[in-house]
Amino acid sequence: MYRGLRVAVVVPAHNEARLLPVTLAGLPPFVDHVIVVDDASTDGTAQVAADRAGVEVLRHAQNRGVGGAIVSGYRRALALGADAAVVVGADAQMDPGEMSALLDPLVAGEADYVKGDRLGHPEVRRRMPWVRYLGNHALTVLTRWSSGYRHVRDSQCGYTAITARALARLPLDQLYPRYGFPNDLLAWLGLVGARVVDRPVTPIYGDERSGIRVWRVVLPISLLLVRAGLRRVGLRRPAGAPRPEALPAPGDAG
Ligand SMILES: Nc1nc2c(ncn2[C@@H]2O[C@H](COP(=O)(O)OP(=O)(O)O)[C@@H](O)[C@H]2O)c(=O)[nH]1
Ligand SMILES: [Mg+2]
Repeated sequence: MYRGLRVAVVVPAHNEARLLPVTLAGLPPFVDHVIVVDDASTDGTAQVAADRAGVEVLRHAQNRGVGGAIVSGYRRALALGADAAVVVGADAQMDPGEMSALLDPLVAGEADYVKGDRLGHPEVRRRMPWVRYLGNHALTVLTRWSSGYRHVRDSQCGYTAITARALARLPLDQLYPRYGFPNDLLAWLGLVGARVVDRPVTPIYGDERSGIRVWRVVLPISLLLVRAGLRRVGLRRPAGAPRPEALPAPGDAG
């Protein structure tokens, strides 16, 4: 429990047997549920997760992408009755000490989704590989337009917290399953009228190897965002898209 919120942590993991134990060991004691989603890893990821007490492991028989894994974890968090779900990558690149800062705006009822912002960190230029830094800025500009959230920065940050109430309003099975997931999620949050805020977090790059090849993901994510933007401005409306309406205030029933 964190200040009255039952917290589930969702850890998407693909071949992270080496760094997953580090990630899990660092999680703060207030976390109620830890859900590791092993996305058809070919190393010992599932075993490493299962060996840790209090960790629930979901396994995908086939790789569904990081977004697909997060959605599986979100569904489980909802089934467990969590009030909020925090996404933490399995590669120990997120400072667990900053999780409370992501949850505070949810506790205060000031936001439905809180995302980390590494780009405002004073050492970001030194810490973040420059290709990432540039790609992130470009995608942030596009994400602002496609989601309507003009204030968001670091659209690619995977360190996020969301209320169960907001999750329940999203078409989880329609979210983009791969590396454009955070961007697509923001676009859908915009459509359902969720309140989104950024909180500063520390960029951490160790000796881990990213699965992202920047030149291979920027184009697909850009296309995805153009589609989302057109959806937002009403030129294209997907079948079954929820109508934009405000989410109920946190104190409301339902
Ligand atoms: N479940 C799942 N997780 C993935 C997949 N690809 C990456 N991840 C996880 O998502 C997190 C971030 O992935 P990474 O490639 O390091 O991206 P980066 O940290 O943004 O460079 C790590 O915990 C990965 O294990 C995937 O296909 N499925
Ligand atoms: Mg990584």
